[in-house]
Amino acid sequence: MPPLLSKDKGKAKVDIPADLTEEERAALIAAAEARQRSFERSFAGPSVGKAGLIRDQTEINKVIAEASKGSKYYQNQVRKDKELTEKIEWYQAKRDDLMKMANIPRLESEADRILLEVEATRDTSQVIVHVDMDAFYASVEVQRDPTLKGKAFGVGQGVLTTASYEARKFGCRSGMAGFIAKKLCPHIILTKMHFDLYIAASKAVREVLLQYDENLMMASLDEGYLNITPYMSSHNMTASETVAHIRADVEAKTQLTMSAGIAPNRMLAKICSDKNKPNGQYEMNFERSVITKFMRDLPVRKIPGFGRVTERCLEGLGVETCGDIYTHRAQLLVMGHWFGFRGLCKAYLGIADNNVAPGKREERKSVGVERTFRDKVDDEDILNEVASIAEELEKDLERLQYAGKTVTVKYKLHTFENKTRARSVGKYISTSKEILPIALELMKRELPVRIRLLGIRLSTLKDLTVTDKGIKGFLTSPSKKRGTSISRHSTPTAIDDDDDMPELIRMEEEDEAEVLDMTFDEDKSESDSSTPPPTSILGKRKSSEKDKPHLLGPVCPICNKALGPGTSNLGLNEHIDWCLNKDAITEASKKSPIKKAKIEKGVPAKKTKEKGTMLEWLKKK
Ligand code: TTP
Ligand code: MG
Repeated sequence: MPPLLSKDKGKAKVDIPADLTEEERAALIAAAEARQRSFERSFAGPSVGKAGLIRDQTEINKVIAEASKGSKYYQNQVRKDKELTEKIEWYQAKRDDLMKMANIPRLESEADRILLEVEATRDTSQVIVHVDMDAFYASVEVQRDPTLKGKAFGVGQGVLTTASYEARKFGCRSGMAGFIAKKLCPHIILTKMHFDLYIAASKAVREVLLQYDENLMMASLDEGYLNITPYMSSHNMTASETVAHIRADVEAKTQLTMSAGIAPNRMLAKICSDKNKPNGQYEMNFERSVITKFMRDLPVRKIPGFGRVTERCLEGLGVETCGDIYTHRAQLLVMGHWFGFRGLCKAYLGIADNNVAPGKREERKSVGVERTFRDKVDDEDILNEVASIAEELEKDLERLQYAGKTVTVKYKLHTFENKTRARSVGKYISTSKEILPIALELMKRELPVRIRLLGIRLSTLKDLTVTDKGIKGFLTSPSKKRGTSISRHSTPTAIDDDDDMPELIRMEEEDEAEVLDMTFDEDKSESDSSTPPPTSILGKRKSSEKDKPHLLGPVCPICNKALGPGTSNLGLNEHIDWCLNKDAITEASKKSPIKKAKIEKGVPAKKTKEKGTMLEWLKKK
């Protein structure tokens, strides 16, 4: 159970034994209050750091937690908070255990050696820009309905996809339930969504940006990365002149404003684009000493990909700012298996990828179909749904030209708890005939269940548009190499298929996947059934809109967005093309430095080495 709030003061209730000293009492109360704040913070969702939020966040969190009380979402948050708190305690115990035996100076010098290695990868030769449209959906809505200008309004009715800057002053933001936004800002106006307009606006922006970098890397509908180094030298312009010019050009052609960050890599550029939002730009000084100073005081939560789970886990180890990573480097190295030490080093040093290129098909990790519904309990009903999803997945795989080896069934209980069950097979598969028996087997073991979401995902992908090298490729097309046999060694597991990822990142991704569900509680929200649930920029999605294609127009099979009743086949295909690129880019750009480091380095070897060295010291000690 979370700590209780005492009604009068809003402070944590705590039983204090009579025989404590004043100091001990104060410490006990402070600890209970910190725990209460952390619990309330867990309600705040992923966009707490959004530009324009003026109201005190602790107050906002309190209103949200209070307003959510009694909902299933609240219960789920209580459970998740408890689990996360236990996990943090486990990390702390593990750390204490390992540190007891450790030779700290040796750990520190090994950490310093790794830091030097990471430092050697610093590249400040390229000027990278991250651009992000201001209150994107909201700005497009103002163009549609100019009477909204200057008003506090949110886009989306059940759940807000975004809020105007006027509404943000009251704490309203993306991912928040409409009824909670009304509690925070009683006069807020909630508008319907118009995806077709957002897609058209995004396309118009993209066309302008392409003039400045033909390798433009769009990361979502409203943000992208450019490498402006060649443009600057061919036009003899400084970075800030170029970016001011780009922003003015975008505004002139679309009447929409954007903010931008200029830095030597994508991570820093993204952090910087938020600094002078809305309609501003910020240029990072490229000097190493300035960057490291900037990082030192930066809260870890500001690092793209470091969400609320990472924030709390790191906080549990005493790390709140990137500078704390260095101070705590010995214990973080010891905990590298769970936290990913090199990634933390990159965050501390402000080093990240500076490649800007459109997404590639091979970066795609999975193809999946998910459906949400009101509670389903009947076994047969559920298994029929599995069959229907498998058929839809086959169509998507055929169209996208992928096959895969890992089938994952995901479901969400009526209590909002997510479960995944996966099985890998020895061959690449792609038809419903191959996928369905595996999915059914995985799901049957779980019955009886009461669920509100069901999905099947195929991962460990093979791109079927790439011909196999060598003679094999000439003889058989992978899609024809069919086989239903299940590898003998495969066992169902409650896993994410990306098993070599540090645990923390996996937990973060699970949390992100749940983000949009936080407000999806029909009992409490006044949701508009004609409004599809939002698609997060993180690429997570809900698919309930698929159930009503006639109302919402064609639905994109990649992102599951309904594109609006008037969308033509051409419009749908254009969106799909965009989406195919976007998914891969979003995947790449949302990865935290931790994960990126792993991918770049082909992790296991490095990690084993770090682990081995650490164990050696422990033994020596
Ligand atoms: P953001 O760039 O995060 O937000 P924003 O453009 O509305 O505001 P700003 O950048 O000025 O802070 O997201 C871009 C759009 O993506 C947003 O207008 C609505 C949509 N969106 C969702 O649908 N779900 C989400 O969870 C988020 C964060 C955004
Ligand atoms: Mg934006």
